[in-house]
Amino acid sequence: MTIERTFSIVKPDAVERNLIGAIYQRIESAGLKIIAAKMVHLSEDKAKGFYAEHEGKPFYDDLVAFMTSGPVMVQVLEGENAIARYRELMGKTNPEEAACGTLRADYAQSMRLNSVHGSDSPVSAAREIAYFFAEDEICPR
Ligand code: RTP
Ligand code: MG
Repeated sequence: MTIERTFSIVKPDAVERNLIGAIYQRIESAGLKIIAAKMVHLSEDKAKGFYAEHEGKPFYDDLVAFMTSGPVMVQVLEGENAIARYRELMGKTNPEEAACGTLRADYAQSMRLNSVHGSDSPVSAAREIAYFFAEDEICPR
């Protein structure tokens, strides 16, 4: 059994549509624990740094503009195989390809406005958690 931590964002499109509670409920119902959370409005620099791996790609500028368009909720999730399980709960990047019952199938509006983010590997999770949270802001239980 591997207890992992992963990093999650409820993106601006979902915050704007009052979906924070619905998404938190789905996370908790899936057995993942929210062990840190806060609302932030990303600056351009913060969003660019977060998505640095995509710099230069055709969608990068639009992605940064979207992620800075309104507040987001950022969370640390903990649980058994949390990284893969949360990716599964989110569904594919493109909501048209996301499996029924996933967050993106149910809530995403487009490939860009896709409601949630989740780390894609242990290395990404460690970087992303540290990018937003100090160790004393994380409350494991
Ligand atoms: P995320 O990082 O947000 O969890 O999403 P992901 O791993 O499923 O997808 P990724 O390839 O990392 O892309 C990051 C975000 O960029 C936007 N995107 N737009 N072709 C496009 O217009 C396009 N491709 C990606 C999405 O918001 C995606 O979640
Ligand atoms: Mg990604």
